[in-house]
Amino acid sequence: MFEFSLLATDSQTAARRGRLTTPHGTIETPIFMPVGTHGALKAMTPAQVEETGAQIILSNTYHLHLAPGEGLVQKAGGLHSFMNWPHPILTDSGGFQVFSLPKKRITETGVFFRHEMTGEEIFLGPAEAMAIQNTLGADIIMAFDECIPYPATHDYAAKSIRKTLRWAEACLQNHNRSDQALFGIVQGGIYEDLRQECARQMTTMNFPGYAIGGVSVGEGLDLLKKVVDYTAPMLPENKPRYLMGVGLPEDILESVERGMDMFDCVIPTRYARSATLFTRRGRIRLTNRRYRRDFYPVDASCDCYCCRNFSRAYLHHLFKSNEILSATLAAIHNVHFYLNMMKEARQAIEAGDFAAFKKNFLEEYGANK
Ligand code: PRF
Ligand code: ZN
Repeated sequence: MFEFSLLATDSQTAARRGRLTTPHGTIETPIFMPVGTHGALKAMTPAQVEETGAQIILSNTYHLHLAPGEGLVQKAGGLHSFMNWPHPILTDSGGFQVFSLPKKRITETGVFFRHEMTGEEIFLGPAEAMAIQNTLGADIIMAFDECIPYPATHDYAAKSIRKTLRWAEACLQNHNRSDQALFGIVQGGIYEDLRQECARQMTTMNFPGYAIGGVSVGEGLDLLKKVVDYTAPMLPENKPRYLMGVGLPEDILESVERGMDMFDCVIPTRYARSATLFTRRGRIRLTNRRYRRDFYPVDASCDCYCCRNFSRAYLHHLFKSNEILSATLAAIHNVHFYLNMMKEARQAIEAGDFAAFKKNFLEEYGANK
């Protein structure tokens, strides 16, 4: 039911072009997965998400467990049917979300925290994360891990990867659906020896795919590149590699160059709601007065529904008037921008000139300025 095939590798970099088959469809990699935390991409209908070219979306165990609860989702026929998204879905395990909470108690077996609304004490560990994700029914599910903060000491990071490895083992034992692929997550902070130890142990467990977690937690692009540099080569060639929670366009392109295949981030949809739009020439803030009489599209080179039909002046007006359509149109454009960048990256890898593509893209985008 799951198959990953490497279709091409770039001639000068570690970039890879692959294809991942899941029960709800095929994913061309490298790919970006837009985030629908609560089972919806904020401000977008599934038809609009489809039109951006999205092949797979991400949703969250933690949020769906709190509301509406996985039991209700199951009654609706599973997450695909509940949210009317017939294409692939990946659910994150809740590890990251729970560890980001201000008040929590971490034990050997998992994490205790309080329900945001009811105050009720909730426990999430590897067995619980697997039970919830098995019930939600996504195509790809994630192991329960500890995402440590940055900075963290070597001693803390070392103890943490051992726990993440024990939890990974427990996740494998509790995972009981053959139509869901369970991915392992490599942690280890910014420490090369720990990343390698974690990758070595994690890969002996023979997961169908591997993620690098614990990045994009404030370490910056230079450290992100280093972590990917010494972790990606430790992961099996013939399995998908997912970089969790990354990132800005420049972070993604640098990581594709280093051999990563899958990415997710709230940035395109979140920035859309604060009027920040991505263009080939960098980001623009549509609430700025300079766009009041600007009748050009957001990005003249973009063929998304927003750019084909509306001007910057109209979007400026919608944002200024707090019209909810502003969020929809901006999200359509930003998600399309990310997915189009991934499509061009795939074409460049196939042509064997990813390095030139990245250089041109970043030069025009201005990320190096
Ligand atoms: N673990 C999990 N989900 C994540 C991360 C992680 O480390 C990150 C890293 N920033 C994003 N999402 N389970
Ligand atoms: Zn557009």
